[in-house]
Amino acid sequence: MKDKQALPEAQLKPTGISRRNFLKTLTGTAAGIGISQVFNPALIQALEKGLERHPVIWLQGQGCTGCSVSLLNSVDPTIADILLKVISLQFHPTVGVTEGENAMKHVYEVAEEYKGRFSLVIEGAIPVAENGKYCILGEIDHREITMMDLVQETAPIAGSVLAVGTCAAYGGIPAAKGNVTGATGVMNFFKKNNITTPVVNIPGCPPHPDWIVGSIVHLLNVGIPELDYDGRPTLFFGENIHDNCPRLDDYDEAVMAATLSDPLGCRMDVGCKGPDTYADCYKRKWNSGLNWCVDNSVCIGCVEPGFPDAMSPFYEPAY
Ligand code: FSX
Ligand code: SF4
Ligand code: SF4
Repeated sequence: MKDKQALPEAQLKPTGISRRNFLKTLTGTAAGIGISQVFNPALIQALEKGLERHPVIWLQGQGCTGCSVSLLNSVDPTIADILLKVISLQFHPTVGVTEGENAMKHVYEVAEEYKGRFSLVIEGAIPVAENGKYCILGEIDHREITMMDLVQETAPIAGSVLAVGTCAAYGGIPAAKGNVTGATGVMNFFKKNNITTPVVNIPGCPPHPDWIVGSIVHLLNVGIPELDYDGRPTLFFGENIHDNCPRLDDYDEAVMAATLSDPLGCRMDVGCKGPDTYADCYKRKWNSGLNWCVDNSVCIGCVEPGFPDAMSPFYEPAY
């Protein structure tokens, strides 16, 4: 955060989200709870302080909207609670009701009104080839506004930036081999444009809803979470998947699955990239704690900076 968020009186309302629900949000379902996270003193302190609504502008560049869809799957708190009680979502291309020029103008008005105090969420990569013309978000007075323009104009005056999804964090699929749009991730774009606003990367293609909600809540109440070398919160991306995989014993004993439909065995021979991947999917699980990639397929390393090229082919071993 550039400075303390001094929000208008109307926004300083408690969210109504219970302490228990908030902890569940950060730790996932009971089956996937990581004790160290539950007792993280900073999080508990944040809860005691109560939550404040906070203006958020959500931009979408080159992506598939899967990141937003993943957030819509947030079970506890529900997406309605997040939007109505945790944040004040001022602009979102998919769920916003305002359209066209009015919506574009609103982005600039909010950025100006909450200068240094709003959060900018960036979903999708930023295309920079052809002066950004591969991604035009809207227009004002017949001036086309590209994703590149809007990030350049709003990011420097934001309090913080969240790069949601691997495309926003590192370029992801749009920046893969054959990319003609000059797609790039937020950190890289900021470096080239001398933008110094703090960035939290929340990779994943798509990211787990808990990672998005947990990072937002942490950012707003405790500040920037501890980040790893690739700018990801260690709270969610601090552990290696392979080192913690329930199939690690199989790997150690060379019990290997030969096909994806094989219910037993380590999946390295059918392409699992767990050894190169840092995320808590093995304990948080997906689909409300129902399953995760390694149960039915392999980890394709979707949270890593080189994804997808560095993890391809997905179903062939990396060795
Ligand atoms: Fe990328 Fe978001 Fe992958 Fe999709 O928009 S992280 S392509 S799941 O959803 O940006
Ligand atoms: Fe490691 Fe993947 Fe095998 Fe699990 S299935 S032990 S993550 S290689
Ligand atoms: Fe991504 Fe691997 Fe987690 Fe699946 S298990 S969501 S591929 S990091």
